Amino acid sequence: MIQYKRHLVTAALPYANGPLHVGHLCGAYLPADIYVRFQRLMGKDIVFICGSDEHGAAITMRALKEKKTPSEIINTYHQLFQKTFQGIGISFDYYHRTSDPLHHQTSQEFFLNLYHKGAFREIESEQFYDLKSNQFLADRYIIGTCPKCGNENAYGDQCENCGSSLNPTDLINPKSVISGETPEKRKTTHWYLPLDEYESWIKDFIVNGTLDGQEHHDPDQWKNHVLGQCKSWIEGGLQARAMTRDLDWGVDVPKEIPGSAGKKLYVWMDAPIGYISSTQQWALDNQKDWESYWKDPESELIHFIGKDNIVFHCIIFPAILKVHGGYNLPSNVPANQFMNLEGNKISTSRNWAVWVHEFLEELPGLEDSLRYYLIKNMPEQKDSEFTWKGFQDAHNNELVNNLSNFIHRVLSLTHKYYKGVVPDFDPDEIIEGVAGDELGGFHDAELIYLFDLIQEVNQHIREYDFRSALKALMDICTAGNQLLQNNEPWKIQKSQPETVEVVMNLALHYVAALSMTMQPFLPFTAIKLRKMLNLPDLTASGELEDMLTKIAEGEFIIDAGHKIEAAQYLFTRLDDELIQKQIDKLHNSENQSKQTNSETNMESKHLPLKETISYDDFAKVDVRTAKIIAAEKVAKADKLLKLEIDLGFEKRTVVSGIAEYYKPEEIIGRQVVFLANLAPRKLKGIDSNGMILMAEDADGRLTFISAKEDWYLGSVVK
Ligand code: B3M
Ligand code: ZN
Repeated sequence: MIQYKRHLVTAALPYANGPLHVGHLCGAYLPADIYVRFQRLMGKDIVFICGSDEHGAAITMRALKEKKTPSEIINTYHQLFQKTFQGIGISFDYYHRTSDPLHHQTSQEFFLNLYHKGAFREIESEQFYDLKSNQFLADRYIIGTCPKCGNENAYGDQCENCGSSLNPTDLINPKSVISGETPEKRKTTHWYLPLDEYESWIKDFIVNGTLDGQEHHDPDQWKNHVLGQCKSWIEGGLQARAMTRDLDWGVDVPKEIPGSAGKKLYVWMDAPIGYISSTQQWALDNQKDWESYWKDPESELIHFIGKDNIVFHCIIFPAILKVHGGYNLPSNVPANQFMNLEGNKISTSRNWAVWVHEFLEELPGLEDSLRYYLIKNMPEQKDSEFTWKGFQDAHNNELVNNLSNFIHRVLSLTHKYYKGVVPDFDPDEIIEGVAGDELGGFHDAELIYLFDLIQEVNQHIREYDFRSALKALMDICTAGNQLLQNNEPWKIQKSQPETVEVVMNLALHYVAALSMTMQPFLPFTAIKLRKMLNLPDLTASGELEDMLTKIAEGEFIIDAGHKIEAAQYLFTRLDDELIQKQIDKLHNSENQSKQTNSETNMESKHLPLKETISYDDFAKVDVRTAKIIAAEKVAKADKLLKLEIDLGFEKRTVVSGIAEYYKPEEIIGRQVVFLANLAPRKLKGIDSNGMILMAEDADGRLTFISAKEDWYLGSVVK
């Protein structure tokens, strides 16, 4: 393993366009926090950097929706983020924001540096321009009809009905989301990062862990799903990617560059540079040297992120850093997968989420219970699941029954037997039975065992395997419980007081070790426990390392004669009622959001009327009555059905994007209104010849246009 002098840890900058949910927390922030807290306790020089991501369409779309300015949006969420992160104990060294002038300056310097190196390729292309609002439209700002499935509300970058990824210019009848007008195509020039030219070194970097022919990191230590995603990108062929946009919100392309007017940096160009500007601000505020953390080859860079950000952190940002020169590239990007909630994907728009700030308000004092449950279910290798029942079980069965009860028992027995003073023992005393023949030897052996248990936790953390680390932490508890269970001090306190002394001394060692080892996972509980043990607060400056050295050298980590405080329960049971309340709230708020969504959907779906046409124009459209006579699913396409249509005088095959709303068996025999003279097209290898006309209900679901009477099939709809 490469030994580093310093470590720089970043966690993905959250978009300041909505609150944080549990999926965000266990995706990037919790794993990073555990890692950093652990390394601090090991005496490592480590800096933990984050901040709000305040540019990009995510922000401006939200502002448009809420009829607010982007500044209002980012200020609201930036503040909420700071409060939420602090409330749940994410211990950033610095939390910055990308709207800060220092960030703009640093990003522009970066851009200019790349520009002067001739790194960018200038490419002219045609993009949509909204004449009414006088601006080029970002992909998400254009909706139109999907050329693949006919969905009329497909976005410029993706159709959410059939899942196809699109270019805005693919859309039929494109409209601007801002004005409702048809945008026109205009030529525009942007600066592209020629990733295609870097393919060979990027491949070496990802696949072999080498950079400029030298060993950079061990790729075996990267997660499989991270490597997999990168490799499939590389295999698909890297393409030049625009690093600028025509926008009015973001970091300006530096003025000294000809043609920069009206151009902003692409949000994925400036956001990762936010890690650098955040480090700079931290250094300014703390009289530190930011450069050594970013540029000294003896410093390590680690990015904690969610899986949707992998390519930006493993390929694009490293490319930017490398072309700039002088910066370290990440030695690991331990990305997590996603967490689902009660059987469904977490969804902000459907309000299907556990919002962290609401949890903190409604369930105060349970911060560590949430951390515990999220770590236990961290989506490290595959997607995972949050359930409120699971949360309750983990709290009651593990935190209460195992951790809290063990600690309470040790502390209350210490009060009962020794008035709260850590007992000493005579190491040379020879006792028959359970403990072995010499108390000193027994104590030593037990401490070596404890040492190994702690090291196991540590090893898992170093390997970014936080679920196993948490399990190993709880194994320390179980082992402590076992020690009491095997020796039953309550039975032999009178008959063998010497044995009880050594057992209780050891049990207190377990508790003292836990008060330190648990800190990265359960920081609030660690504070309480240290108080109960009357041990100094952890300042996270190498205490764990010191403790390990002591144990290894056979020294006490809690001194005989030391007086502890009164025993208290660290966790108490959560009853069903409290949990049920949260479950009800989740379902209620989803229903509410369904309602408001359908209201706002209706509002936004009242698209402006199309331009007037003559009857002759209309007469060109051949719409007929028809009937579905067969229906089946299309293989490998969740949203598509293959239908046989009877037109009375002939039969047609069409592919229709309605599988989400209808099962094949329930629509056979259905009368439909059918566009018969639409040019045929191929969908998933099937020739589709015509189109069934549909209308949306209030929830945006597609429904058939139906009639009470029986139609004469094939008659013209006019
Ligand atoms: N803001 C994307 C996200 O929240 C993004 C991360 C930036 S990290 C430099 O998914
Ligand atoms: Zn589609």
